[in-house]
Amino acid sequence: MAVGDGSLSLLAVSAFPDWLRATHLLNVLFLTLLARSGLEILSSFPKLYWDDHCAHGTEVLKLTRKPVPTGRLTIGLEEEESWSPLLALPGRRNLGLGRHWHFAAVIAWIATGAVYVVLLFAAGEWRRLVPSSWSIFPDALDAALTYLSLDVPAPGEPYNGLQQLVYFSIVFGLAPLTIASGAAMSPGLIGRFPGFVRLFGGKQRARTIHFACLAGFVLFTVSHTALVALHGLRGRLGEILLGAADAEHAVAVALVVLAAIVTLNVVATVGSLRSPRRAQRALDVLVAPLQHVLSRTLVSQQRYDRALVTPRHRINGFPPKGEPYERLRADSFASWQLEVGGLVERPLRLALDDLRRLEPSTQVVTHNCIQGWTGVAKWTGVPLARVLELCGPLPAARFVVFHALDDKADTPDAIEPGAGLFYETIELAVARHPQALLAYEMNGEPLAVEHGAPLRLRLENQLGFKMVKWLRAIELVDDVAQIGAGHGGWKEDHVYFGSPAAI
Ligand SMILES: Nc1nc2c(c(=O)[nH]1)N[C@H]1C(S)=C(S)[C@@H](COP(=O)(O)O)O[C@H]1N2
Ligand SMILES: [Mo]
Repeated sequence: MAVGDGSLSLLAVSAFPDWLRATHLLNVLFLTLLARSGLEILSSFPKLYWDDHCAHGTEVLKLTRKPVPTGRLTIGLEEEESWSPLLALPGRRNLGLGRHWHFAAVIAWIATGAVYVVLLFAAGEWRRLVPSSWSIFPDALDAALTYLSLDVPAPGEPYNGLQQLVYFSIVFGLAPLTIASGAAMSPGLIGRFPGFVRLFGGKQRARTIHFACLAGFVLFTVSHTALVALHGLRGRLGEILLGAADAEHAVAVALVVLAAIVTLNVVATVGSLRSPRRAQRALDVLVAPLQHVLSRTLVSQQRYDRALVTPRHRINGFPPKGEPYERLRADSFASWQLEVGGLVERPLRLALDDLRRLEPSTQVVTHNCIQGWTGVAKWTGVPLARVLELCGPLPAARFVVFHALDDKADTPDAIEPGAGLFYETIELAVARHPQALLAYEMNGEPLAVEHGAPLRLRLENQLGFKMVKWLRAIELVDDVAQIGAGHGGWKEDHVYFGSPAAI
């Protein structure tokens, strides 16, 4: 017999303990921040693929109608969409801040989840959640059929079979899968543990699965809320919010909680749009230390099969415009020199031939643009460590600055606002990683202009934007505060990307 009046408590056994009610609430808040900041990240490359070549036309899902321009050089940034702040956090093409929100929220969400799971087992509450008999399946089917006949199944201990099975799959299935597929997109982990990412079949598959996880959470939230309402909205809200099924003001309290979650989202959104640097600083309290540790410790060990290289590797950033670069190009960069200076014992000027005379190194690796696209290529050049050996960094040197020939003033503001010569910085320890390379060849050919001729940086545990193309000089410094606007790179100065960038 179905119990349809909803007056019978789901939790006749015992009410939800305080810690469970608190973690449930925080979980809802962090999930809203995660979903919205995740959409912000997605908007910077609103296409999902099944393999890491990301070839145009092979999308699994395309959330943009923007055509890909033909007949001229196009760059990845032109594929970005601007989504509304009503949907995305913070919206309006703010990948840098969207990522900060996503990583800060995921740290808080995982911490909440860890507390919840530990207490679940410590308090013996796991018995409510973890199925202990095969009868869970027929029970779940039974409950499902009862719901389908628009009736309410009898309460279980405390959940019915379907509820228990679904809740269990969310906590011990969907949540870990979401975390793992998210982690599998990190260039640091892709570099250090290529086998882990292969479990998913590559980064793009992990990215597509990560998005499917979002869809799973949305579907769950909608059906969970609907079923809770079916079981008696007031009673259930009372239990989860106030710890008593007969709470008088349950609905009013629920509305206040909802308003608080919405308000926090509004504050996060408006604050990020109005004072992006301040928002970034605040979020960096959680995010920056993690990035620093991962960037230093996740040393790339990628050795891909060279048959896997991407036929049409995407490009980002327009090549330098104007007379000086054209002149270098005209004589195949014979007059180009790389300046190496700053806090070094021996300042250097290296021509392309000087670099080619040093012992070359080759690596077949995945390129991870911060937008989300990937490409596999074979890069050949001189290990950065070798050049550091030649110049001899002084003890005070802590960072390496890479100066480029391209001025962002030459890029239309609609594609990338801001001006100034491009540069990025990395920690000296990262420059010594074996796959940190000054590349002059790509896929066995001299580096093409679009990909950074005559020389570009490769860092296989970092995002693409750190890998400066069209190099002109390398400078060793003790602090990045004096370089550019002082945030560690052109992207950090202008679009609030985090520095370093291992996730
Ligand atoms: N000098 C310079 N280097 C740059 C950029 C740039 O705009 N200017 N863009 C970066 C970004 S965002 C990426 S993803 C990679 C792209 O490298 P690729 O064009 O060889 O694929 O270059 C990086 N290096
Ligand atoms: Mo990028």
